[in-house]
Parts: sequence; structure tokens; C-alpha cells
Amino acid sequence: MLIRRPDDILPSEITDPAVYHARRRFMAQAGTLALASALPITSNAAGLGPIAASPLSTTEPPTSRRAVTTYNNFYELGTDKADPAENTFRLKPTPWTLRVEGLVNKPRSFGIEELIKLVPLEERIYRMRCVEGWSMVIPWVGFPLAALLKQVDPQGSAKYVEFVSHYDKATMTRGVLDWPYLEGLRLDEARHPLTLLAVGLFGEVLPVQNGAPVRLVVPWKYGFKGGKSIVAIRLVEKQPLTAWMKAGPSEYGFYANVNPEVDHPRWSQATERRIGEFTKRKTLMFNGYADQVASLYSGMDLRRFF
Ligand SMILES: Nc1nc2c(c(=O)[nH]1)N[C@H]1C(S)=C(S)[C@@H](COP(=O)(O)O)O[C@H]1N2
Ligand SMILES: [Mo]
Repeated sequence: MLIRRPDDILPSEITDPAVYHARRRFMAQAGTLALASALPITSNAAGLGPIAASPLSTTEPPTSRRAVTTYNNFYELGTDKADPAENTFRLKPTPWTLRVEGLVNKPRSFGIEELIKLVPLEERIYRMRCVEGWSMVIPWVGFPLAALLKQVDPQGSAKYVEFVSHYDKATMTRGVLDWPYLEGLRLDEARHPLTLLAVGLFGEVLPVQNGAPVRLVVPWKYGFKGGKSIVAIRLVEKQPLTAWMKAGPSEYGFYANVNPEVDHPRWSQATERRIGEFTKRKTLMFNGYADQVASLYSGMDLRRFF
């Protein structure tokens, strides 16, 4: 992965979280009057419909929308942080179909409208940590991947899940990685309640640069596990060979759990720079989600399975 000094985010970008939070509080209060259990906090014209606030959200202030949508890794749209936002015309998120296939009893394709109606959408504000040493807090909109997997009825032999991103060699980056971008999770990780399929952020439809129309979000792992613009999800028996493992097996492991004690071969992972802040923070084990996910890895040597 390319490394850039993360100093190119302007201080002015750190101002809008307060405004955003005030809006959320207002919407949450409005929602309480209408519905006692699920809290619809917003809905939008582009068709996401009601969005419930999730108890799994962090209370940390979100990174500015501007930074979240202009400082991106999406190599198919260019390898500089600013490239994806400038190359959104290269990916058309509508119409779109997501195939869910492989070792399942009911393989099928979903249109985005179907996906959005599958289960109630939630806002999940997650800490996100890139392997390059920066982090953000992102208010995703989505639903647990487990809900989608349930629809296709995985077979007993399915042990892993593969995520295939859209790739068009006529319009997208050539070289760098062996395309399409492929990522994977163990089935129990894929079914974990924190694992999200995101279709939006900041209460709105997902921008292309963040992986429209649907992308994976796994908050206790380095950001590269979260494949963008996914066209296929495949249940398989063997551990997938991911695009980053192919490119650099000694640098990018299959698990990629955020771990301050296991350095990347070329740099430390002990600290991080939260975009919009000036002092580095200590990186937390499993990105702060240890209470929820550590049991997935009990008995595993996390230096070997990095
Ligand atoms: N298809 C695809 N997915 C991808 C990437 C990519 O280059 N291509 N980059 C990954 C990396 S390294 C990170 S940190 C996150 C960044 O997501 P964001 O730009 O929405 O913050 O997307 C991940 N998903
Ligand atoms: Mo990343």
C-alpha cells in the first residue's frame, strides 16, 4: 500500500461533527415520538428510507464528511487519496446486482432496492483503522451481513466467505493489484453482529468513492478487509487468497485484525493518527472492539495468524 504523510487534511475539516451530532439528536428525539423500539433518525429522498440508531455505535465524534469522502483508498479509481473522489464517473452504481452464491442452498441475486428492504437499515458509527496508520470515525448506514447470509441458507461445508469487487479494465486502474479486488472472512467473522454491509454514510446513499452501492465494513480489522462496490459474495470451503495476500503475503495477512502488538514489516502499528486530530493516539487491540470479538480468536497465535 502506498504511504502518504497524513498531514494533508485541513484543520477546517474537523468542525462539522458537532453539527452532525446536533442533527442526529434532533432526529432521534423526533423518532422517539413516532416509534418506541426502533429509532428512525432520518430518511432521505434518494430512497434509503427509515434508519434506526444502533446501540453498537461508538459515541466518539464522527470524522468530517468531507474527509470521509475525499481521503479514500479505492485503487480501482486511482492510488492517491484524492483520486477516488475525482474518478467517480468511472463506476456506475445503478443498476447493480449482488450475487450470493457458492456453498448455499438458495443462491440468488439481489438488486440494491431489494437489499435495502431486506432488513431495517441501521446507522452504525464505527471506528475505522487503515493499515497505513490513520483512522476515522464513520457513521455507516447498513445492515448485518448475517441477515443476508441467512437468506441464502449456507451449507455445512461453507467455512469462509469471499467478497468480489466490481472491476472494469476498460475504465479502471490497471496493474497494482491482481483485479478484481478480492477479500474474505471466516464464516463466523462474517456472521458476527458487528460485520456490516454498508449502503450509506452520514444518513445518505453511499458515495461512489466509499464503495457504492454496497461495501463491506469490519470495524475490528484493518480497512482493506472491507471490499468496496461488491458484485459477488461466495461461500467457500477453503480460505480465499485475497488480493492483498497475493500482492504481499508477508505484509498483509488473511485475518488483518487491528493489533498494536503486531507491526507491519515496514512500520509500527502501535499508534494511529485520527484524521482531524493533531496528536497521535494509541491503537487499541481489535480497534477497541476486543470485548465483542476477542473470543473469535481464542487459542490462536495472533502473530502467526496476522
Ligand atoms: N475494491 C476496493 N475496496 C477497498 C479498497 C480498494 O482499493 N479497492 N481499499 C481498502 C482500504 S485499504 C481501505 S482503508 C478502505 C477505505 O474505505 P473508505 O475510503 O470508505 O474510508 O477501503 C478498502 N476497500
Ligand atoms: Mo487501508
